[in-house]
Amino acid sequence: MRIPEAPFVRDFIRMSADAWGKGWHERNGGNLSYRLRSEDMAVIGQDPRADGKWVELTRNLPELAGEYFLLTGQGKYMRNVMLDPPANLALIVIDQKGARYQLLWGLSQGGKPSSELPSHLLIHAIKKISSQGLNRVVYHAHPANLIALSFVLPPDSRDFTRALWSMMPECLMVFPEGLGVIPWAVPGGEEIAARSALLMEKYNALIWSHHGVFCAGNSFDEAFGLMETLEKAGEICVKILSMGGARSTPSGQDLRRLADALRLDVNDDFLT
Ligand code: 2HA
Ligand code: ZN
Repeated sequence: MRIPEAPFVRDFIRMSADAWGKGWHERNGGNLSYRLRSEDMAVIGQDPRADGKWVELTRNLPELAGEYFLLTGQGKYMRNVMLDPPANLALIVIDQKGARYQLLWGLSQGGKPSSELPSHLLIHAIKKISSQGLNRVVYHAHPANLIALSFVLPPDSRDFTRALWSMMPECLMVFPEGLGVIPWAVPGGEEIAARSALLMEKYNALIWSHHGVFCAGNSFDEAFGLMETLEKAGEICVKILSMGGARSTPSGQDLRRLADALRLDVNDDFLT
C-alpha cells in the first residue's frame, strides 16, 4: 500500500501538525479521523490484509459498511504524527455489515485506533447521512479557552452559541447553525458517543463540558477552521470575563441584521 504519499495522508499530517502547534493536544489528548473517498482508495490501491483480524465495533453501524477511515491511534501523540505516520495512524475498513473493523495499515509499533472511536464513527455515520455523503472529517481537541468557558457558561447550546456568536462576525458565518453542548460525561464510550451524535445531527461542533470539543467538516480545512474560529471566540470571551465582563455586546437584532445582510441560514431559535 502506498499510504504515506497519498494526498489525503499529507493533509491529515498537516492538520495534526497545525493542531499540535495551536496547543490543543497535550500529551495524547485529542484525535482526528477521515473517511476516505473512492479517489483516495484509487491512490493507495485496495489491498486489505488477507489475514487481518476483525474487531467488533461497540455498536453496529450499517451506514458505514465498507467505509475506510484514517485516524489517530489510541494513546498516540498528535505532535508525533508528522514524525512517524505509520506508528501513530491507523487505516481501518468496516465490514459489509457495519459490525467489525480491520486494521489495514499503520500502528506499526502496536496499539489500537483512537480511544474515542465510538464517538468518531457514530458522528461519521450521522454526518454522512445528514450531509449527503459530503462530510469527511471528525476532529476532537482540548482547546483551553473553550474548556474554561464550560466551567462558567451554562451547559446549554443556546447560551454557549449566543456567547460565541457575539464575539466576532466570523462566528455567525462559520457556524450559523450554532453549536451543541453536553454536560460532563465519561469519555471514550458508547454513552458519550450517543449523546454527541444526537447533537451532531443539528450542529457541526460540540462542546464536551470540562473536557474538549468535537468538530465535523467536509474537508480538513473546514474542520480545522471551525475549531480555530470557536477557540478564537472562546479566547475573546475569556478575556472579556477576565476584564470584568462586557460593557456592550451586539444584540440579537444586530446579529439578525448580519445574518440577513450575508444571507446566512442561521438558527432562528438561538437568535430570538
Ligand atoms: O486522549 O482526548 O478524549 C484522547 C482524548 C480522549
Ligand atoms: Zn479528549
